[in-house]
Amino acid sequence: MAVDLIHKFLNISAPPFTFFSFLFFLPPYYLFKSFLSILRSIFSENVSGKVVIITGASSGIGEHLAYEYGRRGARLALTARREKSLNEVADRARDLGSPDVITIRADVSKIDDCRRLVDDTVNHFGRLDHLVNNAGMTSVVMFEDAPPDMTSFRALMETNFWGSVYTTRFAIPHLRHSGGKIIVMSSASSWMTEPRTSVYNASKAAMSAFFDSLRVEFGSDIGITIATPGYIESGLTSGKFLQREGELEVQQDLRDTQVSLMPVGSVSGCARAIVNGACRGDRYVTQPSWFSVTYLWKMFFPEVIEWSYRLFALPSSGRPPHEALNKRVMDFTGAKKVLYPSSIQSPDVKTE
Ligand SMILES: NC(=O)c1ccc[n+]([C@@H]2O[C@H](COP(=O)([O-])OP(=O)(O)OC[C@H]3O[C@@H](n4cnc5c(N)ncnc54)[C@H](OP(=O)(O)O)[C@@H]3O)[C@@H](O)[C@H]2O)c1
Ligand SMILES: *[C@@H]1O[C@H](CO)[C@@H](O)[C@H](O)[C@H]1NC(C)=O
Ligand SMILES: CC(=O)N[C@H]1CO[C@H](CO)[C@@H](O)[C@@H]1O
Repeated sequence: MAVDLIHKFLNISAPPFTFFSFLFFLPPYYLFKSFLSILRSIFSENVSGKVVIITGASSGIGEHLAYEYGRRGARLALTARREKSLNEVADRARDLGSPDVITIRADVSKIDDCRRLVDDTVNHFGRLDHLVNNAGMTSVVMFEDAPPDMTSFRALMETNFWGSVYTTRFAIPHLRHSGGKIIVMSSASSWMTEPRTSVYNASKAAMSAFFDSLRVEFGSDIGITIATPGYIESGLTSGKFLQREGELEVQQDLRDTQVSLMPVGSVSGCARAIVNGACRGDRYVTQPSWFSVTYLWKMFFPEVIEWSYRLFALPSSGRPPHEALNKRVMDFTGAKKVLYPSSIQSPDVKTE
């Protein structure tokens, strides 16, 4: 059959063709891209007076995104489930320079809440320029150890993935009108395959895939910036994980095992990098920026990554997580003092 012949031909010709075109086209292509990125830095968006929705603004990266946008004079709609924390963040954002801040209590896993948060924002401000899909939760548990009804995993997907999809759907008409932008918090774990985060990783990989497709549909009408933070100081890295019982617990030992010897980035630096990237119109922002090389590790040495995670991050079978090798290395060398920002050496995690 002719089509088989075509595939045979492509099987033989595609790899060398790709290899040589990489050699020839990659350098000029990257030169051109760097040139464009310089242009984009010069003509970076001024968000003063613009209207920004931030979901999950009551703590962590979302809270600091509110301060960063506030400093630049943007008008803010902050949403999350904890109203009290949200109001504190709103006050601080006003002090930092935001001319108008509203707070909306919403659970992004509920579609009606997502519709309401967009409607309330547009009713109040009359427009919408940036939508930041940040609300998210983490689960750190071996897949086999999770309860078989798997409700906690579904909740994770409802918040991380569906929450962003719902909110985006209702925001699109307003973003088209203003030529606005969508900022998405994915994660480096969408490509670094770690143990204990299978469903979290899947939810973040789903977000990256979904918003990459939307970017093709929108063209230049609505910009999309996908942020893929590595380890950033916050509720998540201070050990507030969704555990087996489905509740949030502070588990320092597990945190040390999971985050382990990776240096943890500062949350304000992360927020600044994300807003800068969004204003420039970058497609991706990885913070800390060196973390993007892990993408190459994963691409070229996947076996080595998997093997070292097994060796370091998993205890020998039947042992509790804190007996994993990297936790012991960390305790023995005192590396924690150097690798983590001081604020999370003894975390005080807000729980409600
Ligand atoms: N920290 C890291 O190392 C890291 C790395 C990669 C990606 N990320 C991503 O960055 C985002 C922010 O994480 P973070 O580290 O800043 O964690 P965090 O401090 O726990 O913040 C999570 C935020 O999401 C909100 N939220 C959770 N579930 C919600 C729901 N159903 N409806 C509405 N809001 C909800 C929380 O507010 P309420 O509890 O008040 O609702 C909170 O404000 C997440 O998407 C996370 O996956 C973080
Ligand atoms: C942004 O725009 C505001 C007014 O719209 C102006 O006052 C401010 O100087 C501008 N900021 C920058 C960095 O250009
Ligand atoms: C995008 C991506 O690479 N995600 C990874 C998440 O984890 C799964 C299974 O653990 C991997 O197969 C994926 O490659």
